[in-house]
Amino acid sequence: MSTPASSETSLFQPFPLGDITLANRIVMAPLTRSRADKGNVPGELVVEYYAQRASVGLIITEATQVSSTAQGYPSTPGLHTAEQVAGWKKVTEAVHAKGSKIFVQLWHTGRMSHTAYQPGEQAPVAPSAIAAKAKTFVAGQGMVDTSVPRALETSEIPGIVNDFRTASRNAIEAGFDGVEIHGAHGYLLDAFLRDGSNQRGDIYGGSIENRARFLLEVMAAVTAEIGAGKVGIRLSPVSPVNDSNESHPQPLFEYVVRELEKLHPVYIHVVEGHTGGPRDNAPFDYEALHKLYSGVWMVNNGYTKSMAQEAIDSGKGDLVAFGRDIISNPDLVRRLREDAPMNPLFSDTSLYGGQGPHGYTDYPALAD
Ligand code: 8OZ
Repeated sequence: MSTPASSETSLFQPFPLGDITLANRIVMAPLTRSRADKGNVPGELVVEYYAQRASVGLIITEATQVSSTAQGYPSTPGLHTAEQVAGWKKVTEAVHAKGSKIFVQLWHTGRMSHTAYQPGEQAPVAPSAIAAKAKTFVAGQGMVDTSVPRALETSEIPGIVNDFRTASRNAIEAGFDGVEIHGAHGYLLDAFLRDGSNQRGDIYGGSIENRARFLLEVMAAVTAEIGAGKVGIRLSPVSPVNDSNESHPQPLFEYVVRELEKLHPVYIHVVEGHTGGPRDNAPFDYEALHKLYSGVWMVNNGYTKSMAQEAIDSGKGDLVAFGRDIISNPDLVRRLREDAPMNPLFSDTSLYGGQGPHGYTDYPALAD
C-alpha cells in the first residue's frame, strides 16, 4: 500500500504500455464528436482538438469506421481511404510533438446504423434482423430510429474481419501507437456477443463460445497484423446503451476475457455500469473479470480524481479513462494535478453538432 503522499502522485507517473511509455496514467476516453470533413477525413480542427488534449498519457480517438458500411452517424472519421490516412497522420504528428501517445478506436456500427449512411441505401448489417430500439442522427431528419438491419451471411464475416485488419494496418501507416477495437455499446461486435441482439443459428450464434467468435476473430486478425502490444479492446459488460441486452453478462464476459488472455492485447478497457450514467445500474463482478487478465486493465465511467487514485492504489485498475471532463477541460491533467476547478460541462448542442470550433476547440485552458 502506498502512503497518502506517494498515492497523491501515482496517477501522474509514467506507465509502460507495450513498447511505449505513457507520461501518466490518465487516458482520454474515445468520444464521438462528428467533426470530420468531407470524405470523413479528419481536418485541421480535429488536429487542434487532439493536440490541445495531448497532456494525457494516452489519447484514444473517437470511434473511426473500418469501411464505408461501418458508418452510423454523421461526420465520423474513417480509416479506410488514403485521404483519411493522410488526415490522421497530421493528428498523430501533432499529438506526438506534444509528448503524448495516441490509439485509434476502430468500429463497425452494425445495427446502430441507418440506410442513409449505407452505400446504395441498403439495410445496415447485424447478427440478426432485429432493430435496436435506439436512435441515430440523420442530416435533414434529426434524431430518427435506426433502420431494421439484415442478418449477415456467415460467408460475409471474414470480409469484415479483414476490414478491421486493413484498418489496423492503415493506423500504423498513419502514425498511431496502436488501435482500440470497439467491442462495446451495442455496435457490431458487441451485438454479436449478446443474446438480445444475436439469435443466429450458425457458428456465430447460440452458445457463448459462438457469440464471442466474431470479436475474437477480429482480435486475432488485428493482433497478428500489427502485434498484440499495439492492440487494446473496450468492453461494456452491463451498459444498456443502444438497446444492448444480455441475460447472463458475467459468464459471457468472463469467457471473453479468458480468451483475450490467450491473445493478450496490450490492454482491456472496461466501461463500468451504464456509460455516462450510474455505475451501479446492474450487478457485475468486475474484480472477478479483472482476475482473469494478467495484462493492463483500464477503467472508465464517472471517475473523479480520488476514485482514480483509489483504483490505482488498490490495484483495481492500471489506467483510468476520462470522458466528459476532457471535452470541456483540454488541460484536464493539470487541473487534476493542481486540484483546480473544472470548466462547466459541455453543452449538448455542441457535443455532436456544428462544424466549427464552438464547443470543440474553444474551451479555455488555465492561464500559465
Ligand atoms: C455517442 C454518440 C455516437 C456514438 C459510443 C461511439 O457509444 C459511441 C457514440 C457515442 O461508443
